[in-house]
Amino acid sequence: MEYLKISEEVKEALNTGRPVVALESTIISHGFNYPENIETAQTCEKIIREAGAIPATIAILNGKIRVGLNADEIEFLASTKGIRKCSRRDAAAIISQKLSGATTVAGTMIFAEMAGIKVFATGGIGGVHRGAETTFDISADLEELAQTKVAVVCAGAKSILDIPLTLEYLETAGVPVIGYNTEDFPNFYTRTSGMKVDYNLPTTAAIAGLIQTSFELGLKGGMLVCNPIPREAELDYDFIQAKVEAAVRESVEKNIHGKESTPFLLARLSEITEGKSVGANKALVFNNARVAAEIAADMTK
Ligand code: PSU
Ligand code: MN
Repeated sequence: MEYLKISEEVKEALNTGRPVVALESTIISHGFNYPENIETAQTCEKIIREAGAIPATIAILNGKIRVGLNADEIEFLASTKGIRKCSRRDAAAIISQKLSGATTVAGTMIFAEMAGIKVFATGGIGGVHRGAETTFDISADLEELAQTKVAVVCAGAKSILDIPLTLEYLETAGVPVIGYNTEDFPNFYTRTSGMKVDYNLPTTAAIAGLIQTSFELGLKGGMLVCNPIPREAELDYDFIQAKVEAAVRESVEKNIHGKESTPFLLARLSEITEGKSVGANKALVFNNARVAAEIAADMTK
């Protein structure tokens, strides 16, 4: 396809059946500040390589869907102001106007599937926002999980979202919610949200088996693999909950909505926790990169 450009390294890995892990770019352009964003992106790639897989960071650069970026391209996404956030509805607009876009979980899933990549590591997914019963703010990530065949390894979802409603939505959409060695649906900064996963699988091999089976059955839609933040990086539940509530309140007062909502909340949380949220965020992303690489490797055995 003329729109899709897969790097030589990723193409070679896919052609020879080696494990590949997709990475998103919204986390680079809108999730962390410079230069933490570039350090985080590079460390994720390094962790994936050390676990024996090939990283494929995904973005749109000058109208081309790019799967597998070099260091300069990641630097560009990390340091350029005004990179568009690319979810499903943005893809054709950004590509046809030859612009650049940082892909969200939804955008990354679409292009990973196009490239033939089955496993994707991120921090947290978008979901049903608090107050969605009046704002209708529900991330397109959930609809993407309903229709696109990629396994997404995440640390659950932040409580900037309504976790019970997000889980109800995933149930309706037919998305399996799998715990990696946990019964609890993780809450991003903390290991538990008080909600449960559907299936607790104790090993990456068991998760790889579930993903393979879903592919072989030809079932539509993705899977959510929930990997809790490492214990040593976990934040205090009451501390972070109070901060999240303050950030959400502020976003309502300032009438922040649409695609600005998630980046606003992430940036505010970083400020009002004096960077504690950022440290935890990095730790959980690295942990997800490693587990995703192990799952991808197990899928090739
Ligand atoms: N949640 C996080 N960090 C993030 C995001 C979500 O904890 O960086 C990003 C992801 O790229 C996700 C997107 O796909 O925000 C969801 O945005 P929205 O709610 O506008 O769909
Ligand atoms: Mn939204």
